[in-house]
Amino acid sequence: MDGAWVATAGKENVYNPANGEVIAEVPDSGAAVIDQAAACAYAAQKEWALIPAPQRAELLLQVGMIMKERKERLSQLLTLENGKVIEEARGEVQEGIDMAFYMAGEGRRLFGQTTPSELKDKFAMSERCPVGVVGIITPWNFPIAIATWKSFPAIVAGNAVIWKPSSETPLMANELAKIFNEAGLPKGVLNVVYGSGSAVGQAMIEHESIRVISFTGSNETGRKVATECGKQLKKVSLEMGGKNAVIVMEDADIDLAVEGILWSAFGTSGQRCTACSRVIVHKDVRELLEKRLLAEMKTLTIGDGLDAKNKVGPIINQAGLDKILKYMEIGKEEGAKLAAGGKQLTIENYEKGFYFEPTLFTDVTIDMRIAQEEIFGPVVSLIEVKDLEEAIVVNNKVKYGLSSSIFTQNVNRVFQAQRDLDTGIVYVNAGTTGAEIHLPFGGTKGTGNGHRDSGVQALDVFTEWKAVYVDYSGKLQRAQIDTDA
Ligand code: UN1
Repeated sequence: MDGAWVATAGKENVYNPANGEVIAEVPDSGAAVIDQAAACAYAAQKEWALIPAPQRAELLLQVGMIMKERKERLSQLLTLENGKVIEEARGEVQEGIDMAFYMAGEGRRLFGQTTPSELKDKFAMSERCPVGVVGIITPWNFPIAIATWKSFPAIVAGNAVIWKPSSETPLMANELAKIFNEAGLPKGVLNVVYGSGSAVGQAMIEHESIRVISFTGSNETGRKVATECGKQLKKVSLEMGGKNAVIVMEDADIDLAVEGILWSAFGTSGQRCTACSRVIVHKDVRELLEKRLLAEMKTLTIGDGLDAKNKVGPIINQAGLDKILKYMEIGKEEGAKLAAGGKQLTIENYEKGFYFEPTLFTDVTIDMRIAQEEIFGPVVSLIEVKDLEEAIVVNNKVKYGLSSSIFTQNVNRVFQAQRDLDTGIVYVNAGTTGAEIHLPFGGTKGTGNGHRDSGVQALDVFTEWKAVYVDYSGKLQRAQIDTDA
């Protein structure tokens, strides 16, 4: 904090999910530290906002260059603490690097607007201003990418940041904080605080100097964050997951669809907000798709993400595993058929790791809990439909609205799906994952509250619009005085 490490209230172990070994300790900053962090951030922000945006952007460029130099080290650490397979870890670090270079470009744009005035000899414009001190709360499943989606636009726009990363993945947070320091970020512009319970986050929400909270995490926690922010009339941006579906029409390239489902359902062990957890398939190709999918699922190698031959890594921790196991029981009780997987896996020499078999439920109906609730694991439900209209109804009949995908060769269906799928992200002939950083990320309904991460739209979270009127008529022109009467 304020460019230095500070004493903390307590410590907890950090585990490698691949083998359950302790790899580090994570501090608990304690709620009291937020006063101190907010004071440092408040003072630093006043200075930071006076530095021209293109210069602030140069610092981000520097951050991106250091990340690029350190890409392999960061990726290895990411796999160590999060478990995702190394090629995905590299992809995530790259996402952060891309965000640095993209947001650095925003330093030379941060466009405002000019608007004609109602009155003669008067000029009207709107400009983006930093909000001040902002709070960001990030999850363990994309510990570096999501942190960059939030902190980079905040910083380039002239804010100071108080960042609470997940206590499951503190190593990535430490690395990013160090990189900012090395790049020359003035002290106090970025302050990292830790806490595994809700106390630190609650103190952030309650602190009056922290003007925005940007949160990514579970729906349950997000709702609490929203309620607490509501009490403070605090601006809050939420991203809270999905129940994403791949739709496979009867004219689809089935091999391509299977590839798309495999990657977006079982990649990252299904622990993405964007993960495919439902396959909505046209009745004419249901059997074929199921057969090919089951065959391909058998080829997935599961194990330690640091071993490049593995395609599916571990689940983050015991609680994550328990939640998935609970849904196995729920699915079976609801009458779904367990076509593959369904069990925890023990891997030799990794007995304390948290592994779960890629799982497919078939004969799933729209109202089952396994088809409605986010499981956050390598579990897919197959739902059969008769046509595109029904597929769209099924896709939309969940409380989330993050990502959806359709496999079809028919251009009319493509545009109909694009229009009617009620999600913030729509893919055609690709799975539900893989959003690019220069497009808006977020969704409808229970996924969020209308804000977006990444893309230029992220700036809307971290800036206020200021309307400015310049009257050069030399006389007092009174607007909104009706002279007709
Ligand atoms: C997340 O799971 O919260 O679109 C983020 C994707 C990634 C980001 C996922 N680029 O799958």
